[in-house]
Amino acid sequence: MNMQNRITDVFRNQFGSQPLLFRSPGRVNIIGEHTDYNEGFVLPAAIDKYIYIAIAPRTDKEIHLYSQDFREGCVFSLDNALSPVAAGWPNYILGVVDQLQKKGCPLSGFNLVIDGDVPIGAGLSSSAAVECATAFALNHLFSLQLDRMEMVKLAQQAEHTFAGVRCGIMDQFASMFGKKGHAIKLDCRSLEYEYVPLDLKGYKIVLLNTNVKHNLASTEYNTRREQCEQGVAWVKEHHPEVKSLRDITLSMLEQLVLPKDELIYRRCKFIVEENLRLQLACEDLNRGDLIALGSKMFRTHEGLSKEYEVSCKELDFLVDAVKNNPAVPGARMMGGGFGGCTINLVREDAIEGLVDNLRHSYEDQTGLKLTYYIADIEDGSGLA
Ligand code: GAF
Repeated sequence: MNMQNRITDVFRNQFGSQPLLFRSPGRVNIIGEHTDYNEGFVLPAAIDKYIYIAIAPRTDKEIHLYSQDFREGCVFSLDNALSPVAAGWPNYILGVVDQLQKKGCPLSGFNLVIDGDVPIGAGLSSSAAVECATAFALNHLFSLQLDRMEMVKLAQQAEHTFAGVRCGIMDQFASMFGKKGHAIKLDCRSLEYEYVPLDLKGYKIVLLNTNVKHNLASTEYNTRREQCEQGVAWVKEHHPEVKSLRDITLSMLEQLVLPKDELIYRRCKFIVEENLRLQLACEDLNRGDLIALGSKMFRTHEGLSKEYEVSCKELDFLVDAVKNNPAVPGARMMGGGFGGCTINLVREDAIEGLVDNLRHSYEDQTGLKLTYYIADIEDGSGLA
């Protein structure tokens, strides 16, 4: 049974009526990690894994939610102020409702079922996909006339306020603005963007899931953000025109941050280099030079692991294991870090063999199962 039929059945069983269906995709990021909240560039793309929402209006002010994954439902009222709840999954929906209320959008009650095939905690942005699908569905249901950019921004705010993660804008942007066959080169300062054709000529994007659940809210993500802000503050004392790491050069860091704190210097240096690397990687992609692009991905991984320190031994193991494989021009950890997936460029005819080999060595080494997905690049949020 396809996802549309499944979620419709669940909705009918729960609420006894016919719903409208919406979906928002997860994302990959080719290169440009932890650069979004530093006003830098990112290069994400929406993938063929989705969060689905089935929804119908109610005649009262109640919100009835049901999660197919958790086989669990809950009820809230729009007459009471919403706040985060202990059971994590409703927060991504409630956070969006709360943002819409704060914007003064006229909402009334609704029944909602959530389902999907974006693996949770795998670094593929299931949370952003829930937020975007919720925003998209409510926008449609209540004719709120919000454009995609407004929905991206309020979805990001929902993550800040109801999930406690001060995330950048990349994940929500990719989920809302994705385009089939293209990556999005996004300037996270101006929010200008261009679509870059992802012509991988005989190669595929393969995601290897460590099955180590990352927990972005686990202070480390927010700590990285604070460390970057500290570096900027030190440079700003001498260069008041500077607004973010985007405006800072390596020599400024050497002169003004290194003498104060070596750790903060390393964090900032990675971000400055990653931004430069992304620009070059886009040129590689335009020339169709996957070897050059891939070597930059490996370099990004090294930086994320040793300088930014957001990797983990399982991610490092998977990247090391493919490093000298001629069928894999590039690989790296992806997303916030501390678990989740590696993104790999793999020659199509080598995928099965690679995964078979890795499965055994990964399990021997870590005691964890290795799962994998071949990601096709698809459009962003819409009707399902
Ligand atoms: C997470 C965040 F949500 C993004 O905003 C981004 O910072 C990413 O980690 C790291 O590049 O996915």
